[in-house]
Amino acid sequence: MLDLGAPEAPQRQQIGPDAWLLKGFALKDADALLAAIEHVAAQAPFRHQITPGGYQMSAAMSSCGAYGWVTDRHGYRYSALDPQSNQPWPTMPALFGELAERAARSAGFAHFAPEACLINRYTTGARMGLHQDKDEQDLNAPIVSISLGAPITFLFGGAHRIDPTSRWLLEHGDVVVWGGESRLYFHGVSPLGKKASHPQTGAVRYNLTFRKVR
Ligand code: MD3
Ligand code: FE
Repeated sequence: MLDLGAPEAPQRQQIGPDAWLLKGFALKDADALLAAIEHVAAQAPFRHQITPGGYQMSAAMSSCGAYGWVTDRHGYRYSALDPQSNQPWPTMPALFGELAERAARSAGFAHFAPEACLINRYTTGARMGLHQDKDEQDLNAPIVSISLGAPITFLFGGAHRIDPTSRWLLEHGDVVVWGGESRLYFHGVSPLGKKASHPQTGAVRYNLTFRKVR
């Protein structure tokens, strides 16, 4: 008999070695996630950080959890304090950690316990150039990302900057898990399109990334 699978089973698409796109995995939790982002941002407002090269990032950023990611003229690092307030970052909402753990588990990474959640906020034209995430000490732990709001094109390269990139549309509720070999692959996002919008956020996209830092 023809088996169409479980109704509304989220699709799991392999986009690289140990890298999985979980289409719609966070859809049911999207409203609660957006509310929790507001709550975090009330304590640690979004800000455009400066890279060591002196450029202001086009994506605004905040963090929650035991560590946040900071960049300034001196370099990139994880910090237990928000340099803007000199206070600890807001507590990671319980839903964030639970959802990240479940997503990692469904991609084959059991017992993922994120210590940091970086929150990127993109408005029209904001982008993130190709880069590697290598400020974390434990590169065996995966990174989990959750996309909310307006859709964006994600660029996924390889181990070397010159490697060809594939393009993936990341939409409201999508989750991606990167581990193993893909963990150090180059990646970025294209500028948020002029027409990109979502009923709940307008022309804004949020991306949450969950990381084990130490
Ligand atoms: C692939 N963020 O915060 S999603 C970042 O959409 C970042 O805001 C993008 O790149 C965004 O560092 C892309 C996530 C992502 C995060 C970490 C990765 C993709 C990754 C690590 C390795 C490979
Ligand atoms: Fe990254």
